[in-house]
Amino acid sequence: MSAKRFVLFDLGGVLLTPGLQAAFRRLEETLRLPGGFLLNVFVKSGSDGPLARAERGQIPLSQFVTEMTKECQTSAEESGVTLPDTFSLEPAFHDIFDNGGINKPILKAAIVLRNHGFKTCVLTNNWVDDSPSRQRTADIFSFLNHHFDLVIESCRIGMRKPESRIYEYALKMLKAEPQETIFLDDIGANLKPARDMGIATVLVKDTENALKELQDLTGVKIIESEEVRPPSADPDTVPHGYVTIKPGVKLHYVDVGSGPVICLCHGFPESWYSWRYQLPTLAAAGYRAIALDMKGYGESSAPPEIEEYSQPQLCKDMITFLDKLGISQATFIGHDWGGAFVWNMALFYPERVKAVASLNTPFFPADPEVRASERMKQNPLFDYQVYFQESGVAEAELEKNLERTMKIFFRGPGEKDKLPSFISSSGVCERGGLFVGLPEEVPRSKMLSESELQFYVSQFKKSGFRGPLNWYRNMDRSWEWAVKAHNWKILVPALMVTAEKDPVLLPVMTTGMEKRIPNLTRGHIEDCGHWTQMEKPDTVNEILIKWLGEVHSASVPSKL
Ligand code: CPU
Repeated sequence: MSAKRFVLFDLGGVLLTPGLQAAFRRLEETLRLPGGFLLNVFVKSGSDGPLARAERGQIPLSQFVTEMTKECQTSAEESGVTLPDTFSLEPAFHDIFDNGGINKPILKAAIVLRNHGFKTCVLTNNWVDDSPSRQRTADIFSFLNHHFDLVIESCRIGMRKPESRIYEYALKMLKAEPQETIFLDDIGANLKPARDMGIATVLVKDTENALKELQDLTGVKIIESEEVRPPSADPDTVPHGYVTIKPGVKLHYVDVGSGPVICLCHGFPESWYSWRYQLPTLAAAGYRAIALDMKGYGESSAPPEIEEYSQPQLCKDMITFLDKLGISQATFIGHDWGGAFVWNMALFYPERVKAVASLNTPFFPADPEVRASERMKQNPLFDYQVYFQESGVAEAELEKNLERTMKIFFRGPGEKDKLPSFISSSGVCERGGLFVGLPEEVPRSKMLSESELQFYVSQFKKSGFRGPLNWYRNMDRSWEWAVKAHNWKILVPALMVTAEKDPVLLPVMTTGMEKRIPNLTRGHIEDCGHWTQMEKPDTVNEILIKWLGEVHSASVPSKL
């Protein structure tokens, strides 16, 4: 038996409950029709009847319902069954999508398999939905598109199950061989041609048994498997945008979903890609999530001048960015340096900030008595920042071997194989460099895959570390600007999420934030180090979605 690498899932009756047949049974009960009456009409109408034509996309749902209702009336007359005067099949079709729900264990299995390198596909007999409930259909398909590599609807391609050419089509689209493929459906007749072609099939009668069979066929633990990672944005397929801030300076961003705007601001030394696990979830929850490459990073410009990276300049750039996109207000979520930045946005431009959230980074109000550069020198944990001050020095060290640099930075708490779990941020000046004393060969952390690591590496090839390090070289310039607001309050809705094991941005540093941010909501993530979004993507998403729901309750229609 060759190894399986592809899985096809039927929709109604497998990924969604109930299926068409169960919906018919329910309608028969409601209308007190003899059991099997509706199914019979469908079977009788055959492969050129209204259902088959709707499923091949030859007629839309509304026309199909009208025709089928007529066939039911004819069949009722012939067999002496009385139908109510107002009889219509429409409720059965509402039932399928409207009252139906996602079969969560099956969806979870599909996600786990995809995380294990399987290609997953939805293969459904479906119709063109022009009914009043079509928004719901759109939401379901938009959701499926995030979770599967491919979604095939019969009505878009003019062929339907159980025609064998639809299975050939699916294999071709997936570049799969039958022997590498598994197909799950709740209708035996749909499985037969696939089985005859050499595809392994699973008849879904109940979820538990279907999952057992799927587990045996794939060799992947899908029952009671550990926590699944949320879907991740793929740099090759996600929509990208560019806004010119001024001649020669542009900001690049990734833009998914529709609804209230959420601006995601990453930290040092990262990328829009640090939000990859948040983007699809925010979009699915009804927001427009915009993750920027902050100035100096990735595909955004990286002007060489230090002043380009002062907090007042970065905030002005962001306002220009919003203006050019025609966004009057956004919710800002930042991590690390992005966190420091979003607190400044909320302080200085509250009109443009619907709400503000920071992961790991506390709000540090400027102390008019102590310059920021002094304060930095007083805290041994921030010694690396002193080392970062001299232009060119840290650039040389961090740019020498980008892959090694990223592997050293991206490590989680408790990962102690060969390397300390996190580079020591103190004693850096004394040891003469951030990485001094570390081996040449360093292992990659479990928290990111080889291709994810390589994406980060690719992003630093373009502009290196000068721009990113310049964020640290404006301490006093930004402090002088922030002193004006040293006793201002932040009154927009605010969220502070602390990470228990961040070795630089300690949860204790957030004590007392309520004095300046009276309406502060808090979240805390245990066993989480510095790289919060990729270390604990599920927990981050849960905290953000709950808080965003409270903040935007009036403006976000609930999806799914
Ligand atoms: C860790 C240890 C040494 C060097 C770099 C790092 N983050 C990576 C994390 C660096 C950082 O410096 N954040 C700032 C954000 C603004 C407040 C001060 C800390």
